[in-house]
Amino acid sequence: MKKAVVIIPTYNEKDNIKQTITEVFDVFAQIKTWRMEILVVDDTSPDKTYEVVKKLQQQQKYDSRLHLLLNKQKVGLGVAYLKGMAEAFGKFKADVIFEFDADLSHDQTKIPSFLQRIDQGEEMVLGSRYVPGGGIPNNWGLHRKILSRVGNLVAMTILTDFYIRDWTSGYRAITKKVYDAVSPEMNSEKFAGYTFQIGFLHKARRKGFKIIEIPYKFKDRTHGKSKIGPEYIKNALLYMLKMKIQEIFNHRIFKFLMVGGTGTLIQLAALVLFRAIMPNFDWLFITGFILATFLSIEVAILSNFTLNNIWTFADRKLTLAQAPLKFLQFNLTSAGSILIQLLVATIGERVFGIFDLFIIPIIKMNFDTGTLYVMIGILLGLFWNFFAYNTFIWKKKKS
Ligand SMILES: Nc1nc2c(ncn2[C@@H]2O[C@H](COP(=O)(O)OP(=O)(O)OP(=O)(O)O)[C@@H](O)[C@H]2O)c(=O)[nH]1
Ligand SMILES: [Mg+2]
Repeated sequence: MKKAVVIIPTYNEKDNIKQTITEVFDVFAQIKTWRMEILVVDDTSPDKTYEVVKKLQQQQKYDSRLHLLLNKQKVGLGVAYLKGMAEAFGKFKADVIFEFDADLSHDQTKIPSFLQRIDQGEEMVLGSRYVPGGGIPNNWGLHRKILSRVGNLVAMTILTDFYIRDWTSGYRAITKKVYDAVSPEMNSEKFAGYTFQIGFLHKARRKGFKIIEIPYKFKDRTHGKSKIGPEYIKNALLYMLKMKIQEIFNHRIFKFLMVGGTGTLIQLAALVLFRAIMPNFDWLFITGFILATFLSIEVAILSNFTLNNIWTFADRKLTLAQAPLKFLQFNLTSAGSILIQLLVATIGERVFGIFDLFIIPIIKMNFDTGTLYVMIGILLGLFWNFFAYNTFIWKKKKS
């Protein structure tokens, strides 16, 4: 039989934890196809929440299905969950874990439907307040309602992921497969509050796991204090922005553009240099200008090839044996890009005149259809290069 462990992190929840455990075990009684256990992760709460748990553990009816992980000090929600997950998937050999609050906010009667979705092949199931059927308490003030809504909208926008409606919900079922893939990336950073929930979910989404949201109605806590204050909102915002910037910098297109830009600068510098060292070169029809242009283009091509190989396409890096032939191909695709540029420039000069095309608008800072045309031309060249690199030079490895 498969096993699911409901992880309940606690910090000063002595007035809630007994009722939570009792109610969750009531639901367990209805579940026949899964072995169900609870793991409370307490940070040695000053109110001695853990004592309540220890007492409950002695009751016959929980026969070793109620576990306690006691941290010596307050580690924060994210670390508490990661420690709990490591223990549940490791020591207790769970197939699935639940994230579940100790304050009765999460509707425990939904637990069976989470498991049903997992049985149907979902890899992560989210309890969601913002899909039809879900909700937040009516008695929340307008300001809190708006904050929660806007917060989620902001998260969706920054992460450019509108598929998930409730990013911060702490009611979740996570399979071992997702945990194994995501948790190695979570340990290096310090996660607190919403940051942990958003970060974990975002990484799981990026790895393409099957994730579904099911509705639940959030209930306000009646005992104890909330541990999550305004500073968490700021932290979550900063975290998401940092993550987004990192993603952009790590993106292949960004690297491709950087390498291309560097290549252009190198080409210009090389042209100046070659012109300076052989001002009067003339042999047959090859003048100093032609030779310097040709050589500087070749230097840029070599630089682009090398940098793209070790950086942009590091994951598809060519072997030393492949490199010479691929470099030849790379020269051909670059020639293709030069042809495109020549074509665009020739047509542009006929239609707009080369000065109107580029120089004048830049000097006067007034951009017109000619500028637009040049930009489209540049984009066309870039598009060709990126397409050619992906299809001819650094082909995706078959997995
Ligand atoms: N072990 C551990 N648990 C924590 C820590 N911080 C919060 N928790 C628990 O995590 C759960 C969620 O925290 P809450 O304070 O309820 O946060 P919230 O649900 O966003 O806010 P509420 O509106 O008060 O419900 C509760 O069960 C807390 O006891 C922590 O640092 N360590
Ligand atoms: Mg809560």
